[in-house]
Amino acid sequence: MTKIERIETTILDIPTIRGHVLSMTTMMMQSIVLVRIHFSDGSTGLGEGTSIGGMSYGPESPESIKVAIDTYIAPTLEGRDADDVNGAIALTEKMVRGNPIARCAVEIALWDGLARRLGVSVARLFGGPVRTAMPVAWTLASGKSETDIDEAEEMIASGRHNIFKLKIGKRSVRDDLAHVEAITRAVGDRSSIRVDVNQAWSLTDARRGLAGLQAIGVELAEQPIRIGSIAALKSLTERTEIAVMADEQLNGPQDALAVAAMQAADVFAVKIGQSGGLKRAAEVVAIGEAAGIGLYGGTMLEAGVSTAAAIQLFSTVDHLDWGTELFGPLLLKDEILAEPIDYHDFSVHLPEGPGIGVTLDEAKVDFYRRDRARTLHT
Ligand code: MUC
Ligand code: MG
Repeated sequence: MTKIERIETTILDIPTIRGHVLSMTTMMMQSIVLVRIHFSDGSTGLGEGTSIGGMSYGPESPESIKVAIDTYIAPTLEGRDADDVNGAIALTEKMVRGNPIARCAVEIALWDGLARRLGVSVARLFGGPVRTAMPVAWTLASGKSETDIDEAEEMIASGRHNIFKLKIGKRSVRDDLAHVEAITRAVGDRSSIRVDVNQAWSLTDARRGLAGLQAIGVELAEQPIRIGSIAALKSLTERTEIAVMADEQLNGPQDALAVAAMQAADVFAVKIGQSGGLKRAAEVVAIGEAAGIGLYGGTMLEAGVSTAAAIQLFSTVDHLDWGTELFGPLLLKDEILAEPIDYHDFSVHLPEGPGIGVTLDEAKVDFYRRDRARTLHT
């Protein structure tokens, strides 16, 4: 029997290509927790756990992800049957409440290891891909309308993206609407324009904001109000023609079921980290599909490892009506994969090869390790 021998975690700090302005924080850097599982037969598995903006976006941070894995998940799983991924998921959920991103990071590495040992892709373990390419949105979030328009023009001209998600909610509703209108006027005839409010609006702001967005021709609004009241989300979904997407509201299958049962959203942003792993994300997908809710492959602005894992899963999803936003590696100044994920024809492409289909550039990993930076600076 092949065993889980050792689970190793490393935090990498990688600068972003520009400030990424969200309603709650501005990111200049992305911190990712890289997971490597060493198995007793010499095989390895790669995983990644990434959150956004410290603890400003959600309850997990890079540091908490690392502690949860090192202190609680690793001792629980080390010595177990490497191929028993379902057993590992069940045991981890029993021993570690919450912490979905930490649990996901380890689960990715378990699937990666299993698939590599079998010589197949992770998509194959989930029944096989139904597509090898999927539409990929780009987030316009420089904080300036003119810069965002230039960026959108570049993306359209290079064939990389023609779906744009605008980050709003930091300024007044009136200023945000002017910003969205300027971008829609400039590129809206050649692209799909969507917004992400990241919970910033009150219910009354949201009523006014969604009406304004609808008049501008925006297709979808993501997480317009704070999580918690599914009834409030439902009231917005019912009164507006713009699709309303649940994002932060969805932390796994139970949340998905609650939202679906009330038909409180038109679309689910399915995130592997927020869902608590690939298996639970697949369950969120199933609940959405059963309820007739549209599906979108979301991101926590992860680097290449977690992004590759998400691509593997979403390649197996029948109805991915709203495409994906799996562009995380492109927001980073540097690539940590030996072979970057392929973005062309306005799509992200399923990496070929066993496991999640990617390997690391070890020199880059070494360069961006937080503990190495500390050593250099002291
Ligand atoms: C979010 O809220 O969707 C995804 C893309 C992006 O720019 O931010 C993230 C988080
Ligand atoms: Mg979002």
